[in-house]
This record gives sequence, structure tokens and C-alpha cells, in this order.
Amino acid sequence: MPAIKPYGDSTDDGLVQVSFTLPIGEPERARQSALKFAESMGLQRAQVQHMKAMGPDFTFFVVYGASIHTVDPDDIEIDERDFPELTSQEINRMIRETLKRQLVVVGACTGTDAHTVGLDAILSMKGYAGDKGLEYFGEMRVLNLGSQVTPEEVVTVVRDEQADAVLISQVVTQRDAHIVHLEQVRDALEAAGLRDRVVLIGGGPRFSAEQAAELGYDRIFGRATKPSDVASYLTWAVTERAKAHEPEAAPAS
Ligand code: B12
Repeated sequence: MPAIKPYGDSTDDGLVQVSFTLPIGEPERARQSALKFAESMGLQRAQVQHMKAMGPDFTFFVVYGASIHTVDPDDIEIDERDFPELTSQEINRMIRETLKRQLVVVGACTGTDAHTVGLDAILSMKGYAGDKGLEYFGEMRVLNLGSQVTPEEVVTVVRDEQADAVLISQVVTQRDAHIVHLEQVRDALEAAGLRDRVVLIGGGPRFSAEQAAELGYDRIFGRATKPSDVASYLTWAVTERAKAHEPEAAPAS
């Protein structure tokens, strides 16, 4: 496929609309600064379509212009799903047959983060976007610890409940809080000798799957995650792990 440009009014005209805020109040200087900034972003024939003072020292802009840049879709590596998509029947059956007990899931928003809607979307029976959450699965036992949970509380519940999986949600990204909070849970589980006993999953709107390795998580889920994807991954990962730890069958005598 050839390199492509955005489509505005006609093929390859490159027209895009961007919005941003500059920390400047004085209107004409702000407007010209916005145009100059747009030009330095590679926008030609830029026009300020909308500008609005945001208090005395800030101005919000919507700028329209023709981008000089192109993108070749063939250069892009798509993160292929590396776990099977399972139906709810398959999920319950796999857990029953492999674990022979319920799969125990502990979920929490840790640190200062009080955004629980994303975690609830994944865990609660009502789910998200027409998809049922993990509580829907008869073979899963879900412990939703809520928000502002400490890593130590997570460790205690994981140990007491002999959890198979830990799901941590982080929404606020200011000062990299989402990264720090995930690392704290990982470190606390490691210090307690529990890290290898659980499938550790992080999630939130500003994460991407590639961050799992650098954060020492088994999987990271980002924006608009479907609960059924998490249920499929979790079941697959926990049952694969259980099979790998099964004692070898004694040879027939
Ligand atoms: C609702 C909301 C709140 C509510 C939260 C109520 C609650 N019980 O959750 C309240 C009013 C308390 C709140 C407070 C604050 N908020 Co707020 N809030 C939002 C808002 C409007 C919606 C978030 C939401 O519910 N999304 C819907 C869910 C379903 O989406 P989601 O979280 O992305 O979750 C999905 C995926 O990410 C993923 N996922 C999420 N977690 C997990 C976990 C796992 C394990 C997995 C697998 C997947 C997964 O699956 C979910 C389903 O697909 C957003 C703006 C926005 N439109 O997004 C701001 C927003 C998140 N808030 C923001 C801010 C700044 C704050 C405050 C700091 C404001 C303030 N100055 O006080 C405080 C912080 C409070 C705190 N200590 O955390 C900023 C965050 C900026 C940033 N990037 O850091 C946002 C983006 C608004 C903004 N544009 O500035 N907020």
C-alpha cells in the first residue's frame, strides 16, 4: 500500500484539525503563536478556526491546516492477539477441568487513584459495552477491593484468599503516577514471594500492551478494553500456568 495522507475535502489534501492550549493570554500574540506552532508541526496554510481564553494566561485553539506528513500503513506492526478468544462456556469449563475450583481474582485501584469505573467495568456483573464482567463467570470468584488500596493490602488479600490473579487499574497519569503505582504492587508481591503465584494484569486508558515487559506485568490492557478479552486472557494464562505446574503422571507399572 502506498503512503497515505489525511483526507479533508479531496484525496491527499492532507487536511487535519488539531486542538491545543498555549500558556499565553494576549489575544493577537496568542493567535500568531498558534499559527507559528502549527507551521512547526508541519501544517501548511494553517487557519485558526476557534480560539478561546482559558483564564487570563491561557488560550485554547482549534487550528485547521494541510499536513506535509504521510504514513505508510504497511510499516505498522499490529499487536496480534496471542491468546484464544473463549466463550463463557469455554471459560467456565476450562477453569473447572484444570483448576478443579474457582479461579480467584483480586482487583484494585491502588495508590491515590480513585477512578473505579474502569475496574468495575471489567469486574462487575453489569460489565461494559454490553459485555459481562468477570463476576458473571460462575467459575470465578472476584474480590473487588475498590479504590486507594495500598500494595500491602493487595498482598494481604492475595495471600489470605490464595488468589490466582491480580488486576490493578490506574487512570490518573499525572507525574507518571500510573507507572509508579503499578511498580509498587509488583514490588510488594515480589517482596512477599507471591509474584510468581499470580497472573499480574494492569489496565487503564493511557497504557499500551507493549508496556507489560518493562513494568514486569504479565499483561497490560488499555483504553476500551472489553471484559470478555480479559476473561479469555485470564483463563488461558491461569490454566496454562496450572498445567505447567502439574506433577508429571507416574509411569504405568
Ligand atoms: C468519572 C471521572 C472521575 C470521577 C471518578 C469516579 C469513580 N468512582 O471512578 C471523579 C469525579 C471522582 C474524578 C476525580 C478526579 N479526576 Co477524573 N475523570 C473521570 C472521567 C470523566 C471518566 C473516567 C471514566 O470513568 N471512564 C470510563 C471507564 C469505563 O473507562 P476507563 O477508565 O478508561 O476504563 C477502561 C479501560 O481503560 C480499561 N481499564 C481500566 N482499568 C483497568 C484495569 C484492568 C485490570 C484492565 C484489564 C482494564 C482496565 O477497561 C475499561 C473498560 O474498557 C475522566 C475523563 C474521561 N472522559 O475519561 C476524568 C479523568 C480521568 N480525571 C482526571 C482528573 C485529573 C481527576 C482529578 C485529579 C481531578 C481533581 N483535580 O480533583 C480527580 C482525581 C481523584 C483521584 N484521587 O483519583 C483526568 C486524568 C488526567 C490524567 N491523565 O492524569 C481525566 C482524564 C479528565 C481530564 N481530561 O483531565 N474523576
